[in-house]
Amino acid sequence: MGKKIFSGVQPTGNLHLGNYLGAIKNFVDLNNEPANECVFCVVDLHAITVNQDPQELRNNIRETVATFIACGINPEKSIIFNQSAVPAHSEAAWLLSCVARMGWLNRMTQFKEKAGKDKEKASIGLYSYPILMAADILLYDTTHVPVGQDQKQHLELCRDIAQKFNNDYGVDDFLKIPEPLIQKQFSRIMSLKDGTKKMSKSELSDLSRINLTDDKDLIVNKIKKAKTDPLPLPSNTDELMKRPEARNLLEIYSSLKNSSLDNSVGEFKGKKFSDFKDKLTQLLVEKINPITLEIKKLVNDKGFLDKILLEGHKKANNIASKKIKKMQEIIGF
Ligand code: AQP
Repeated sequence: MGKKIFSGVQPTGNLHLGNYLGAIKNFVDLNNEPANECVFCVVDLHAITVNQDPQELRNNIRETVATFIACGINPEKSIIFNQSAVPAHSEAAWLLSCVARMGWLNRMTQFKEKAGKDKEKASIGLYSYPILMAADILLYDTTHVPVGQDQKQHLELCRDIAQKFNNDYGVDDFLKIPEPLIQKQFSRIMSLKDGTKKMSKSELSDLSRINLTDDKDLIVNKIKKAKTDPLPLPSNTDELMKRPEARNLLEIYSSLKNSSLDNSVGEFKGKKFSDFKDKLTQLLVEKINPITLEIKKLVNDKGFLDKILLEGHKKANNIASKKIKKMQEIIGF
């Protein structure tokens, strides 16, 4: 039997190599399996948990759809839509926020990282974001959620919320308990400037990430400037684990090449970083440049992107509106 797949990406700016290798590449593989039913959501309600410029947000929503398609997601074999177009997401988030417990949310490490020192000034939305994420997933009877390693904790919370709703209302199996699909390897791509921090859209320095819209010259420059350490590349994986920047760059190389980390370590052991960086740059340009060119072409075709969103919205709304209605009945409305 096929899987019911749901995953979301925030339209908060250029998508980067971490989004691609940690999540979108996996979406494409899952979408290519004929038995799977896939829903890919541009999670614009999540995006506004931090300030967004309205015009930029509108452009970013379209650009995220363009990126999905440029990376290989087939809009005819999946539902692509933006979250705010389907009201059931916000409604279900409220219903589920009456089921979720404060203690559960207080443990979420992403809120602590994103809110930083001044928690009092963070939006309530940033705090309750994982409940909205649970609503997104549960409305579609999702069986599997492909995400990067950073979303594992939110998915565990989603499972707890579903279980509690089913228990509280005595509706065994009404909300399906989803499984995370996190790649065993290379599921956390790190910043090019600090191998201990994840590559992220919101990091101030653009040199910390490869955006999927970066042209060849930018990729060359960013890899040249990527942080390394003074030693030659290590001769075994154990040694590599103690060197975060070397590890990250070799993981990026392996992931792009669909090769094991052991093989890549073998290929470059004892070599200078400059030699390895040349090969990495070549591979990045080879894999990313076709995506970049396709994104640039698609973003100019607003009519095409809007049509995909509209069709996706109709299909998503059809599924989600039925599920929310049943939820309301169960609750007593
Ligand atoms: N560095 C990463 N390595 C692997 N996977 C990653 N993902 C994000 N960063 C990495 C995965 O990409 C999917 C979409 O992420 P998102 O855009 O919804 O939000 P995020 O996880 O918060 O990503 P960013 O880039 O860090 O955005 P900002 O800076 O706006 O918060 C998810 O599956 C995520 O796991």
